[in-house]
Amino acid sequence: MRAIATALTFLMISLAGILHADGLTAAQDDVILTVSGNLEHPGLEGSAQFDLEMLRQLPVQSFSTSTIWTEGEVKFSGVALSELLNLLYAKGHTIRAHAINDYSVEIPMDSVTGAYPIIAYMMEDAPIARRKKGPLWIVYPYDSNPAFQTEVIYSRSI
Ligand SMILES: Nc1nc2c(c(=O)[nH]1)N[C@H]1C(S)=C(S)[C@@H](COP(=O)(O)O)O[C@H]1N2
Ligand SMILES: [Mo]
Repeated sequence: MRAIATALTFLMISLAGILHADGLTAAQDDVILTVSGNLEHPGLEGSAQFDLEMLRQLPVQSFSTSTIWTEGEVKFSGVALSELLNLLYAKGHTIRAHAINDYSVEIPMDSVTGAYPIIAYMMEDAPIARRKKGPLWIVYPYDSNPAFQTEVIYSRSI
């Protein structure tokens, strides 16, 4: 059973196209995301770097929501944080996310689900400018649940 699960996992990873048994594709463009820590994927040495194109090759999650930072309803697209962490075999209890402006925040692993948050790299189907909280923005489907309209969730929207 364990062997089957492992085989399926590798099948899913090779479908993602950028991560193979012997490691992650090298970034060809500006690195916009570095993940480090307890990454147990055998091809990684505890660190993984992504450019935008690499993130685009991962399964895309989209939702539309209003936010406290934007006007009207906005469509976000990106990769589910859980998907990214699964891909890297990230283990642990806490994610610490760091932004370009030195802000950082902790996100408990057990609060991360298949649907949210996402690491959005598109807003309204266009790349997110740095002046508009880009190039990456961890966002939640705020409108879908009052539980996402809290200071804790806003603070994790890094
Ligand atoms: N990159 C980045 N994301 C961030 C912050 C920040 O300073 N930098 N502040 C966080 C906090 S503490 C909150 S409550 C929300 C709302 O911040 P704002 O209303 O000041 O924009 O954004 C969060 N995301
Ligand atoms: Mo805050």
